[in-house]
Order: sequence, then structure tokens, then C-alpha cells
Amino acid sequence: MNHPLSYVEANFDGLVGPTHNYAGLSGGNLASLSNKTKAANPKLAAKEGLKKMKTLHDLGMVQGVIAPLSRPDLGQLRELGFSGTDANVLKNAAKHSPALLAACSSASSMWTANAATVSPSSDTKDGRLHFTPANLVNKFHRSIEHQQTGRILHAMFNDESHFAHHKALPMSNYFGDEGAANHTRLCQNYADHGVGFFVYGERAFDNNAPKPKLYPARQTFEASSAIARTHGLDEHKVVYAQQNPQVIDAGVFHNDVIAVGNRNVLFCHQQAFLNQDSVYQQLTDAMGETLNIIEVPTQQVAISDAISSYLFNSQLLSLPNGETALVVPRECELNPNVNNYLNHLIAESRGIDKLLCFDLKQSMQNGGGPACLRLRVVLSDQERAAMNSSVIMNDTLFETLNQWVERHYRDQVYSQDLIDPSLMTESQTALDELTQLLNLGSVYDFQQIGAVR
Ligand code: SUG
Repeated sequence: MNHPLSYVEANFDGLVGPTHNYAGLSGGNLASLSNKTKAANPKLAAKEGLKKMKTLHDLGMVQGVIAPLSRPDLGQLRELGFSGTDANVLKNAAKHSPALLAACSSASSMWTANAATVSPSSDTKDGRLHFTPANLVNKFHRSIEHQQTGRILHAMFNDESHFAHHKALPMSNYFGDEGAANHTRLCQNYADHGVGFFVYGERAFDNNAPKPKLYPARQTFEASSAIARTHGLDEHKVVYAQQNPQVIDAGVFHNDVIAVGNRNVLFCHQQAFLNQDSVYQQLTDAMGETLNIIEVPTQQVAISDAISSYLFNSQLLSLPNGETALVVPRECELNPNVNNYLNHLIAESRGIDKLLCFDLKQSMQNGGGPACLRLRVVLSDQERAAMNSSVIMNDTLFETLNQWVERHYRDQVYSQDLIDPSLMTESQTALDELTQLLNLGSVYDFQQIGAVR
């Protein structure tokens, strides 16, 4: 037998945190900007996410959950010079800059595709599964995620003989890293030595290279290649591609808004990459086997339709029954061009057998679709046995987490509410309980002995 180990793809979805709100923090992400003053419903947001997790679990997928970060980030606000009681810190931060308070209160860790880049043990030199939390330097509210994210990933994958945890890359735009949103692993079977496909927005050290003009390139080539080195990937099994700068300027702020891949299928828009044909060739060469490229023509789905429907922010799943499913947000059904394209795609049997459609509007309104909400981790049987099994979805955990949300979450939060110290207390109470439910230990600062209150 070629592969003595059996591997599966597990999806770890971010549980939406209690401070979910719309603050317009992400320039270049059209949904975030246009929904800035809307009321958010954290309770509904968390339940929408849990429903997706449960459905995938019911279909036989390995589904996990990643705990939200603790927000507001009081430690960050104190480092920035706000002092006194927690209530004073919130009040003074809001007086100084409501946007700063919103940034330190964002529930943006729900988009776990940005939590880290993950390389399975079948691809790495030392045979361990590697994680690098993304530095997310391009947006302040996201740049303050990586330390807590790293701690949570440690608490989930806590065995050095199987799991290697790296620090985030240097906190500089030269090494802007957005994690798995810009990384795809292609292979025939999960146990294979797969191809790491890294998509970057710009080469930071090359002033003459093409770059977007209007919106930032959040991922650099320098960051992607550093991760390929630190994870010990074989250079013959790594392909780099530059995202088309024009589509970044149209609002495609991550590669996972224009392309998704799984196993030997790459589903992408015709305008996704610079030198697209050469990218396909390099991928096919690195795979050494057939790559099924499903390219969506601009004529059928314009870039603006791809962005508003989030067609490519879909999950491509290999179901245990052998079918390939595309998990799309409801917005795809509601967009006539996209809906029409998808109906033909399924009818033509080009490698995607069925659609699974989810209501994720609470996340979508901040620019986060089905794929943003999950971090993929390809795991061997041994690694599954070694990890913290309390974070794996099952019928009981689904019930428990729904009840937990019901007990602790508000059904309406405006960004003006972030000043309210009781929202902070509610959030900390909820997360403290969650760490017990998920067996995470004391991963949050507020749980440390001597934490300033
Ligand atoms: O980083 N939105 C997130 C959305 C991330 C989507 N992730 C992927 N495509 N993988 C972002 O732009 C908006 C927060 C606000 O405006 O309140 C926000 O952070």
C-alpha cells in the first residue's frame, strides 16, 4: 500500500463572538464598508454558523469549532495608554476614537480562514502538521488577533510530536499574511504529498512589480514564501501566483473571494490570477497528475456578481459518500447570473455533484462567506487521536453550544454599544464557560491570575 496513514480534511469553523458588530473597519472589503452602521445580531450570527457546522457533521465530515477571541481587547487598549477601571478604559477609548474601540472589539476572529496557514504532515519535511497564525497586519483590528489565535490553536493541537506551531511573521506590511485565505492545498488524495498553492497580492520588495492601485494587497509574496520555508515544504511542490491586481481593486481582498480548490479540483474565475494559463500549467506540473480546472467566464459571471454573491467563497467538500459538494451562501441563489451558472455546472457533471446552500447573512454583511468561516486542517488518524477532541462537533456539542449562545448572546449590537461595560462582562462570562466546554484551559488574558479588571 502506498499510504499507510489515512488522512481526512477537517473543517474548523470560527464560533462568532458575542461582540459581533458592523464597524466598517476593512477598506477594500466592500461589504464591511457598506454595512457600517447596521445593527448586528450576534445570537443569530453564532447560530447561523453552528447550523453550517452541524450540517457538515451530519454529512459525515470531520467538523470542529474554534473559540472566539476575547473582545473588547482590554490589554491592547491599556497598552495604548487608556487606564483606570475597565469601564473607564472603554469610555476613554470611545471618547478618543470610536473606531479604535470598534477595532479592539471586533468579532473578526470568526473568519478562521484568516487564522493561520496550515500544512499537513504529508507535505512537511519533519512529518508534523504545521501552523502559522496570520499576522493580518493590513488591518489594525485583525493585526491584534494572532497571539490569542496561536494560544487557542495550541490548546486544540497540543502535542509537539505531531503539531508544530510557529510564531506569526514579522508585523510589517512587507510580510503581510492573511493565512489560509490565500493558500490552497491540491492533491489527488489527502494522504498524498500535496501541492501548496500560494496566492499573493504583491511583491513587497520589488517596486516595479504590478500592484493594485486602489486597495491594499493584503498578502505578499515574501510572506507566502517565508511560510513555505518555515513549514518545510518541498519547493517542487509549491506554486506561487499573483492575484490579478485589477480584481483586488474591484473588491476581491483575498484569493478565497475569487478561487477555491480541494483535492484535484480548482474552481476559479477567469480573471483570478495574473498570467492565468501559466499558473494552470505550473499547478498541473507540480501535481504531476490531472487537475480539474473549472474556470468561470466573465461573460457568465462578472467580477461584481462574484463579489456580491461570494460564489468563490464556497467550500468544496469531498463527502464520505464520494460526492463533491459546493457549499455556497444563499446570496448565490438570489443572484440570477450566479444561480444560472451553478445550475448548469451541476447539470454538466464537471466534477461538482451538488450544492449546499446556507444562510450566513450576519457574516456575509462583513464580507465573510462559508469559506471565510472555516480553517481546513488535513489530519491523519494519529493526529486526530492526539488533538483535543472536545472541539469536534457532534450532536451533543451542537446542542450545548446553541444553549450557550442562547444564554449569553444579545440579539442586537450597534457599534455604539461597544462602550457598554456589561457587554464586556457578558462576553467574558460566556468565554470563560466556553473554555470549559471545549477543554481549552485558560487561553484568555482575563482568565490569568492577577488580570487587571
Ligand atoms: O478581514 N471583515 C473581514 C472579512 C474576512 C473574510 N475572510 C476571508 N475572505 N477569508 C476582513 O476584511 C469587517 C469588520 C467590520 O467592518 O466590522 C472584517 O473584518
